[in-house]
Amino acid sequence: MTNGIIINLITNKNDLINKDYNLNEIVNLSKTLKIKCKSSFSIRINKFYSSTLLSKGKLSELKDIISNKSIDLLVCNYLLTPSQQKNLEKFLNIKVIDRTGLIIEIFADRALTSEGKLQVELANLNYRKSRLVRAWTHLERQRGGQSFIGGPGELQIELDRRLIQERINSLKKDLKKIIKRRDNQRSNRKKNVNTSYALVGYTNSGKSTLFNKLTKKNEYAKDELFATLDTKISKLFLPSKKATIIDTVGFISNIPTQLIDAFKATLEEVNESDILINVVDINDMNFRDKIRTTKKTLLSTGVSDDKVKNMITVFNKIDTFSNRKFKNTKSRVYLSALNGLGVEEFRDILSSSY
Ligand SMILES: Nc1nc2c(ncn2[C@@H]2O[C@H](COP(=O)(O)OP(=O)(O)OP(=O)(O)O)[C@@H](O)[C@H]2O)c(=O)[nH]1
Ligand SMILES: [Mg+2]
Repeated sequence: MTNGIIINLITNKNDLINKDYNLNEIVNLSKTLKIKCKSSFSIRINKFYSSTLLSKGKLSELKDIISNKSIDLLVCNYLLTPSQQKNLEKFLNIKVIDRTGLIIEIFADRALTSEGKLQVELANLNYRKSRLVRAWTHLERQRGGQSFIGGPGELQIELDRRLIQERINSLKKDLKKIIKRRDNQRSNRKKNVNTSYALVGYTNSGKSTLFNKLTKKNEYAKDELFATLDTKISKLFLPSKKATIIDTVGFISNIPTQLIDAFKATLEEVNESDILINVVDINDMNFRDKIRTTKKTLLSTGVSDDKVKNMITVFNKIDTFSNRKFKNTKSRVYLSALNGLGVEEFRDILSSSY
């Protein structure tokens, strides 16, 4: 167990409005990596200090908390430049990880298939090639290295950039082969299928639970951010046609571009689906932002405007929502994937309208 201090930076009005929400999200992300949150708070940044991001005063405050609470990791909900990360580590004398690094670590922890593992390794190397700091925990263990606890003074990566680049090139080659194989599988599948659906949406919205309910499968669904990383495909029984449905990785705001680039093989399954189903947690006070994030992410991975516009929105988790008056339309459906309320109506809509 690592003792962590988790800070959320406020740099604009939007960050200010969502400060509690964002702090809670980064704390939850940290928890998925078994980081024990000893202290967490938001810091408003009025002036940027380019070398350490934070003022001397703030740094001293952090240093006090770090020594009082025996903290060995700082998680910063921000994208740090390589030199900011290095300078913060030097000054605070503990390991520092930013939002991108944290999310990549979570993906590394979750990746099960060889495809998932290759994609995470590629994302990680792209992220780290400009950073002369070691990765933390999982990715470190994977290479058989020592943990960071020895102190940041020793934290020099052994691989030089040339070696990293060579590995990136070879991973890209392997992934190209996977993409090709997937292409072939997909075109074979398409011959026997009328419509392919893909579940998309923010992490933890209930995609895997809905997938299980619709297909009677038992995919990993858990109250955990990024429970699913790899794409699962299944037949979907509809009275009117032959259909398939896929369950895939969830999105998050400020998703690292390295991950988007590396997860091409996984995301291509989404791009190639006929109809997208955006699963939204209706109880989430920030669901509008999350819908925006999902749309933005889809567009950035090359999904067409039309497909995003024609996406079906499923408002999930109505079992725990106080207002019970829901009116389904063709493109807006209310249901509970957990207890099944509204799921058969949803199947009828898919069968008759899409
Ligand atoms: N109350 C309630 N909880 C639900 C419902 N659907 C899903 N959940 C819970 O929400 C949590 C996340 O569900 P998942 O199905 O794993 O969510 P996901 O969208 O696949 O998440 P990622 O794979 O992390 O992107 C789990 O604890 C589910 O039991 C629902 O209809 N009602
Ligand atoms: Mg899932």
